[in-house]
Amino acid sequence: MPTTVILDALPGPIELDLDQTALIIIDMQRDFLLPGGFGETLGNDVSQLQRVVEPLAALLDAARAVGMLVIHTREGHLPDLSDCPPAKLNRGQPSKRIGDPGAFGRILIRGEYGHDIIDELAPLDTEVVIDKPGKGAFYATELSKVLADNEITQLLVTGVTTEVCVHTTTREANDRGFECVVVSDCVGSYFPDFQRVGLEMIAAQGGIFGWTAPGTAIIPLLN
Ligand code: C5J
Repeated sequence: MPTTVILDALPGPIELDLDQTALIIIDMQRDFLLPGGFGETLGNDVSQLQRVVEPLAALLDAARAVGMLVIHTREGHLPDLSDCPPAKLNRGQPSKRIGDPGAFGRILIRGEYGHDIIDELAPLDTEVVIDKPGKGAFYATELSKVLADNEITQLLVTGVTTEVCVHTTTREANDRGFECVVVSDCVGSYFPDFQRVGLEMIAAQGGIFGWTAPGTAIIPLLN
């Protein structure tokens, strides 16, 4: 079976070598997605993120079926918050801050129920889980080494939120030489305008830092 496929993407087609492509799933955590969680306490409409779950679960199934490297990330901090800069911790006037008790344990603290990935997308034991203190998945993590060890050069980027951790990770990856396809129906923002413009920004100017394509265009290429 050929490992090279042509994906119909924006701003134009991209050749993917499936042997050198990984699926990265950014921060599909209960704290961001579940009603009552941190995201909702910040005033956000979590239903905007929940729309991502079904298409992303389908893409994850297809990636697993072809043995693609799957990487999950979780944004969060050590229980003593020593890896959370004051500039992040003290920002704004939220009703709850990182580390405070929330509906699903201490907010965005590693090991807490809310910090973990939603049941529908739970990682397999064989999959990589990257814990990251920042918005980008490369900062202060082992992601570069994981990608190098697996000879990955291309990424299918999914998860939440489009304009924050998905963008930051895609920009970081692009600067490191990876070709990134942001999967348009498998990324989500609490803000519909940010979702639309966030996707447009990636593919504008000839694909200034990546490509975009829906999972429905990718899945048939994996079968
Ligand atoms: C945010 C994220 N939005 N995963 N985190 O704070 O995008």
